[in-house]
Amino acid sequence: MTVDDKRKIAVVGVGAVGSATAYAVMISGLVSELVLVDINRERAEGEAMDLAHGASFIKPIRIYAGEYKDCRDADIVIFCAGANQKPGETRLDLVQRNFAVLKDVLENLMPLKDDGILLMVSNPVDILTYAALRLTRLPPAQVIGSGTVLDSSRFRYLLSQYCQVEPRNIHAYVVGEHGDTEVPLWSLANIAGMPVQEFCCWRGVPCLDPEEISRRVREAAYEVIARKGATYYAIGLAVKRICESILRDENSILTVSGLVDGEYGISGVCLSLPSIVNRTGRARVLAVPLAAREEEALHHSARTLQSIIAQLDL
Ligand code: 6V0
Repeated sequence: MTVDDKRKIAVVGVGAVGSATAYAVMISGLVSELVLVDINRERAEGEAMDLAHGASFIKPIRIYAGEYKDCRDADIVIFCAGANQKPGETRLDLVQRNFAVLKDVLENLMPLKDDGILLMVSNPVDILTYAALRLTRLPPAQVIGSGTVLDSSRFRYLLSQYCQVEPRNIHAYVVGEHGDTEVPLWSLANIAGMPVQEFCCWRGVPCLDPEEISRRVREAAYEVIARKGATYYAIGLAVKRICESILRDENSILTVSGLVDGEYGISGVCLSLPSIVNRTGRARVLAVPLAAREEEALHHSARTLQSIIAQLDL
């Protein structure tokens, strides 16, 4: 094992999302150490055992159930603890329950190592990212939310199905809240540099209906939850992708959530915008050119989040 391979990730909250994330991280070979923490110690132990029993099929890794003190030297601490949406609930409905869980966890968890990244996944992810930033007083680049990385993937997947081209060839972002006010950026969506509608004509498929695709992206989680009670595999992969960009210092552009500081005249809120992600975390935000309608929708998303933040005891 080289020095570069000595990397550690901690997952706090190993329910459906935390364990899917741990699995994705484990098989990626990104880290040499993976510690799992949960208020339900037996759950963490069971997940660690189950994952570790696959050790002979993957790169060397130490996986164990630990305490908060075991998280403090982690390169990334991933926060997946708390309640998830039940059928009919929105992400914003979870705010008071998960804010309480966040405060409880941070009291035990902090401090992280100097360049440690806190990666928030629990919902409502933008609100909890903002709360974590305020409560920890960590530099804004080091407190990241998974934000709309998953929604952007859902957007690209649906476009790929429609346009009959693989998702990695589609550049398309969802920005704003990870939730009902999210904003798919149709004005920037392109395939091989061609606007999506133009690509449809070239590909010989009927022009798509942006409203219909946007609705399906927005309602994707509700559709999964109605059928199987929770979503976890795709978010596990999305979080693994963010960790990869951090630990490999990739400078990838991902729609992670983080503090907005004047972009589009918005501030005092965390939401997703395309951002450069590297070992320092959310290193730079790209204020990409938006259509007037998109900018208006982004402002609406920011106002929605700000009104929830105002209700928190921060
Ligand atoms: P789950 O399966 O109920 O797991 C939650 C885990 O948190 C359980 O194992 C609990 O024991 C643990 N937990 C609760 N309180 C504490 C505490 N104080 N300290 C430590 N551990 C605690 O939920 P699931 O894994 O399905 O969802 C977790 C969170 O992820 C929810 O808030 C979801 O809404 C959110 N998701 C976020 C997504 C995103 O794109 N950001 C996507 C899917 C779900």
